[in-house]
Formats: sequence, C-alpha cells, structure tokens
Amino acid sequence: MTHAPLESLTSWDADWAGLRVIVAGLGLSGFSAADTLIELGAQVIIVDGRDDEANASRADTLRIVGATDVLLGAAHVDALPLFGGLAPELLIASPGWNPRQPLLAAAAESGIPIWGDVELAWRVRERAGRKTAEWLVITGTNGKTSTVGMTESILRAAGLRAIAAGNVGTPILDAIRDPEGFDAIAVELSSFQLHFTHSISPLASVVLNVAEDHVDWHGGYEHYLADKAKIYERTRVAAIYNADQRETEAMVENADVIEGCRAIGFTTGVPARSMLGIVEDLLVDRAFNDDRANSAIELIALNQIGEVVPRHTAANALAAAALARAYGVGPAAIAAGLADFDPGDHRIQAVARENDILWINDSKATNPHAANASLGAFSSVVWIAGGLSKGVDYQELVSSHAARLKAVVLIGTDNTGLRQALERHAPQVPVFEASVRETGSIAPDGATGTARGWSVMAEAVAAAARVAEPGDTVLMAPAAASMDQFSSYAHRGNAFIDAVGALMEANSK
Ligand code: UMA
Repeated sequence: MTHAPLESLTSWDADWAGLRVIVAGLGLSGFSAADTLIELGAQVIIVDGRDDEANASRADTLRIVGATDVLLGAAHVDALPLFGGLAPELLIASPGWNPRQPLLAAAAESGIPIWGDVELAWRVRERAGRKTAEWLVITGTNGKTSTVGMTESILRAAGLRAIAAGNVGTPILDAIRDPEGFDAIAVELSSFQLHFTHSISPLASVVLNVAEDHVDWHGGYEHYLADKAKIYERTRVAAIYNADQRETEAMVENADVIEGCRAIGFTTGVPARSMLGIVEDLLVDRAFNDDRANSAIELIALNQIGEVVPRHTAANALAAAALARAYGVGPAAIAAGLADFDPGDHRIQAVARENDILWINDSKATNPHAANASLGAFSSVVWIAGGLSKGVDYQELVSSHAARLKAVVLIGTDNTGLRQALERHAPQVPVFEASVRETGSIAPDGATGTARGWSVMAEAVAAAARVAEPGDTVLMAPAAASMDQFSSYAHRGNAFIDAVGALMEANSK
C-alpha cells in the first residue's frame, strides 16, 4: 500500500493508508491515537510495558478494529518492532513516555519522526464536511486545569460549541473526532505533550506561569522551559503572557508567531495598554477594546467569581478571558462564564471546620509552586506534605513559609529533600511522620483506593489532629506527586476527605 509523504499528511482526508506507525502507550492518549490511525487506514502496532487486565482489554478492542499488532509487557518496550520486516515510518509517543526511554531513543536514532497525540490531532483536525475547531491552547506549571475549565465555561456562555480537552483528561483526538464538531477547543497542554508537538498553529496561546516541575522527565529546568515555550510558536491572533512573570514574556518575544499576532499580557495589578488586569476589585480588559490608550472594559467583579478568590485564581480568570477575547467573545459572556465556573475538587477545597480548625484538601498541589499559593493563604498551618518529589528543590518553599508552620506531618516514601529543607529553615517546627511507609508500586485503582494509601492518610490526619488548635488550618498540600503511595492526586485527596470525615464522626460520638 502507498501513502502520501508524512509532511503532506495535514488533514483527515489525506492519504494515511498503509502508513507504518508504532503507538507507544495504551493509556488514554495511546488508545485514542491508535484508534484514529486504524480508522485512517494506517498499519498500527501498539506497545505498552504493562501487561495487565485493563491493557489486555483495550488491546482486544484494538485488535478487533484492525490493529496490526498489540505488544504488551516489559519485553516489548526496548526495541522497535517491525512490520513484516519493514521499519516503522512514524512513532506516536504517549506523554508519560520519557524521550530517553529505549524504544523512543531507538526511533530517534533511526530518524523516525516522533509525534504526540496532540500533533496527530492537529494534523487531522480538518475534515471535509465538518467544521474545523479553533484551538485556544493553555500551558503553565500550575492552574492549567482551572484555566481550561474557565475558558470552556466562557465559550459556552457565548453560545459556542466548546470543550476542554488534552491533559485535562479528554484526549484531544476524542474531541477532534466528535461527530458534531466544535467551534473551539480549550486545549490543556502539558510540557510532555508540548515536547512531542511540532506544527500546531493555534488561534491563541498562553503560558500561565513557570516554576520547577517535571525536572527528571525533561532532564533539566531549561529543557522544561524550552518545551513550555513551544506553545507560542505559530500563534495566529494572540500570544498571551503573564506580565507578572518576565520568563513568560520572554518566551513570547522569542517565539516565531504568525504575522499580525499580538502579544497580550495579564496581570493581577493595574494593566498597561495591551493587557488585562485588575482595577479596584474589577477584572478589566485594556487589550481588546478600540480605545485601549485611554480606557479599559469592565469584565467582572472579583466577588462574582467566588467567595474567596486567591491571586492565582484571578490570574487564571484573566488568562481565560484573554483567550476568549482573542476568539471574539464579548464581555457579557466572559462575566457569565466566569461566574458559572465551578473549580471542582482537590484544589484548596474546604473539607471540614470543627472547633475553629479548618481542614483543607489541596491534593492538586503536586509541586512547590502550587503549594506556595495555598500555604500563603493561611496564617497558622499544620501542613501535611510529601510524596514523589520529581527532583525539585524545597528550600525556598520552606524558608518563605517557616513562620506560618505550626507543625508538619510527612507522607510519602522518601522525603529527604523536604526533611532537609525543614531542618535548615524551620528547625523549631515539630515534624511528624505517617508511619505506614512501605515502598513499591500501588495498583492504579483510583476509584476504590488502596488500603495502603488510605491508611497513610488516616495516620497523617490523626497526627495533624493531635497538634491542631483553634484558629489553625490543617492543609494537605503535598508539594509532590502522589504516585508513590496513591494512584493519583484525586485518590490522595479522597483519602484525605475520608480520613477527615472519619475523624469528625469519631469526635461526635
Ligand atoms: N507506559 C509504558 N512505558 C513508559 C511509560 C508509560 O509502557 O515508559 C505505559 C503505561 O503502562 C500506560 C501508558 O503508557 O499504559 C500510559 O501513558 P501515559 O502515562 O502517557 O498516560 P495516558 O493515559 O495516555 O494519559 C495522558 C496524560 N498522562 C501523562 O501525561 C502522564 C494525562 O495527563 C492526560 O489527561 C491524558 O493523556 C489525555 O490527554 C495526566 C497527568 O498526570 C492527568 N499529566 C501530567 C500533569 O498534569 O502533571 C503531565
């Protein structure tokens, strides 16, 4: 079978038939990529290092729809499989796959192009007889999920058919293949996904903020930043940066955008021209109004967004508003969409208040930057922290919040970095440790949780309850990923909510 050369495969209707593709990973993105490619007529071999029940069942489905082969188990992820003796022509990498992983390294060495599912989605987004959705793309170390949610809410308030997709959970290819199609997609892109993305040309793009994260995967902070910066390349209407964080503005300056694209800032201070910002508790737009030299348009009052609006939430709202304004959404829909938006669970979520002790679940704080925002919101904190640190440094986080820490309860299997930072910058603060600390992998059964994850959190909550006094906040903001003891941040957050609930119930007896 013949097919067109790779560079000309830029629409659904292009000739993909017979293209030999390896799909690395059978998770959410891998499945959607394999399924799409099979529908396009490509020859597809899927590989995944895990040979468990969930993967076996997904493999069966893909075999039935026409996969060339599905190879499961550790033995299959080191070398490139062949198609009846012929080498693959393309590799689609799932975002969790490290580029230095042997299979990906082998593909790179052989000169085989490596795309992510997002690159594939961009290539197939145009299809005869269907509307082509505009992409509003969002990255940043923190706040991505809230911001895509706010953007989706605003677009819908404007009467558009819109969806949040990408890293937020719905694979972008599922959104692209929706039979009704969308006017616009709010696309959350992780640094992993951006690494494997090469040709997207969004209507508008934003880097919300940057701080150290995923350093291990990228092999250094500078590589992480370089991958984040890729989001601005080829932007057509508005490249949006955080005016309070110079690094993001520099990324826009260095990007190769499409002629006519504007640089738009957002700030939680008073906006200069071509920025959105805040004036006297009002979110205002001084970028997309005609008379921006002299005036700004009111978008929404802070207290209409929520009861408590931390600074980072206001920043996210401004970024979402900027993306929607770039698309052409009017101020009334911005206000309606932001007022309607429900932030969801696990992000600075108040779980209980008893004896004037507030219990907060911030399981989504998977890195120091996110934990910094929630620690800063409370004055006397019993802090539950620790987990998979991903190689980040805790010195600054601990030193800047030492004064508000009443006690620390450590969870996680290896807290050396956090412990050292506490010894150095907060030596007076008592540190307790949840004693259930077995190492080893946890089955990914987030729906029901694992006995070990639950008992770690029950221990931590009990330890926090022993030291917390009226006026204190017990804040579970781990500043680390969850996968050493839990299957996800949601599993960790639910374990906290359950443990606090059990404690309250025991207290009431
Ligand atoms: N696998 C291997 N070998 C490896 C790595 C993984 O065989 O070296 C296999 C695993 O056994 C598994 C599959 O690959 O079966 C998993 O692939 P994946 O980890 O890339 O996960 P997906 O299920 O495809 O989900 C991905 C995103 N996951 C990651 O980036 C780790 C999801 O983001 C995203 O929602 C989904 O695509 C849809 O776009 C999650 C995430 O944690 C929420 N993101 C990180 C974050 O937000 O910090 C970046």
